[in-house]
Amino acid sequence: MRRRRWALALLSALTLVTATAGPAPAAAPITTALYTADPAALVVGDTLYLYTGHDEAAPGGTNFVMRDWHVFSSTDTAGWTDHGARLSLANFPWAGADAWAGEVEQRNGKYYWYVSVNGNGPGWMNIGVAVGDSPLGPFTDAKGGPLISDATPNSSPLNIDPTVFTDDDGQAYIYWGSYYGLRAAKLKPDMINLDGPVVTPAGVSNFWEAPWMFKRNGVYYLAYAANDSGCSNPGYACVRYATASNPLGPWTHRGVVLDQVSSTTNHPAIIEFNGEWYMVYHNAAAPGGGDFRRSVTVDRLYWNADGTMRKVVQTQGQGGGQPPAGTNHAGTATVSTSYVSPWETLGAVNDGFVPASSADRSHGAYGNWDRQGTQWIEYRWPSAKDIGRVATYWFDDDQGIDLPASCRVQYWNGSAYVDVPGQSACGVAAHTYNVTTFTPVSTTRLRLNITSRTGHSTGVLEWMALQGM
Ligand code: FUB
Repeated sequence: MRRRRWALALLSALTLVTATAGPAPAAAPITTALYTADPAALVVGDTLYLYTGHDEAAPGGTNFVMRDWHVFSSTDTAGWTDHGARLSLANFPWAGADAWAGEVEQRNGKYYWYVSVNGNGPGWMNIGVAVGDSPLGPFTDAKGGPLISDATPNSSPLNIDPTVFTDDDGQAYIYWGSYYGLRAAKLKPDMINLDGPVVTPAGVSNFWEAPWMFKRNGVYYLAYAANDSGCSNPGYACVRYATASNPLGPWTHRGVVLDQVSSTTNHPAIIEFNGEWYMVYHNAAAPGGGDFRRSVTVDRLYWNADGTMRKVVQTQGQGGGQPPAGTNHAGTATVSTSYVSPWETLGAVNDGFVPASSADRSHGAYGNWDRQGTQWIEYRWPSAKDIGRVATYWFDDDQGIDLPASCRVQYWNGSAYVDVPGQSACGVAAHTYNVTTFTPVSTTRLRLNITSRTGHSTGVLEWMALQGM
């Protein structure tokens, strides 16, 4: 029930942004053998370790089912070894459910794994800590009870998503929280007790959850999931970041480093490995994936000379960026629209081109700048087609054309345009084919109604009309 409350709170709490960074090498989920989420990253020697949650929700599940955490390793970020579930709820006898996000910190030859768990005591989520002698453990409960709970003075409205950072002077800090409640505290040298009061860091704009703390060139960086209307669609989250000259702030917001992803939740880990920087995060892109069946993926992160981060290009963001399988009737259709800018190319929407990103206008793009509100594009065939799915790849030039606020699919029923029956959500994610399914219709005309965000126009790079289911 409480998990449902969390999911509903996220869905109700959360709007947008765009991608600008240069090309990055293709990435894939670190595994498709299981669903993974909430990554944390740690470099030990020549190896990059990823500590992940493990999504076990059934297909179509509407809640998190998470019981253990896995460790993955790689020496090149291309191939990953799954070392299995190295920590589970069973390691915390005082907890019984919800193996949510965690992070591992190394100290004095030991490895401290801070995790979010649902304790059996009062309140909901707690932060526990396990310890092991190697990056792979074995790990055991280090305290016999929560490090942070609802009973901790000034704790977060939801005590989850710990990130631990040790400064050059040896002082360690823990940051955590959700429901807009970021918190921070010093850790004692034993790493399993708070040292002093819990503080509420100032200046971290639109914090929602999933903080990730690191330092570069003497500057402290705090990346976190945000869900404000300036960066993600309702129900989704982007990753913003702030910088400070002191580990406890005050912080200065610097912008968005990762757009929303194909899962509603977003969760960053940013790390330097072998001289390159990476953004590790999760999405719903693996086969059979979803909001509760997520997959960890890795993309390159690039810096500007002034110490700001460029927005990460999601190379495996949304279904791998590949068109869905099936017979596509778009190519044989005649396309029309309510409006196309004179310099744009309506014919781009059904030329079968696979865009590299939502900014890829190399084969032309349909755009309706400077119109706002609802515009449409339409396919017509000389004879009826059986259509049960559409896939839309949105155009976003990071200027006047933006991802839409919403969309709807309609068909011609012989006398009027009406909504296709039983249509699933009309996705508005960037860099992907947003698939909408519906009860198949036999029709000679199909229409995509596109409603813009305030102040923006919309565009489409490719619109597929797929046979049957
Ligand atoms: O995986 C469960 C929760 O979803 C995490 O703790 C949050 O960061 C979000 O990713």
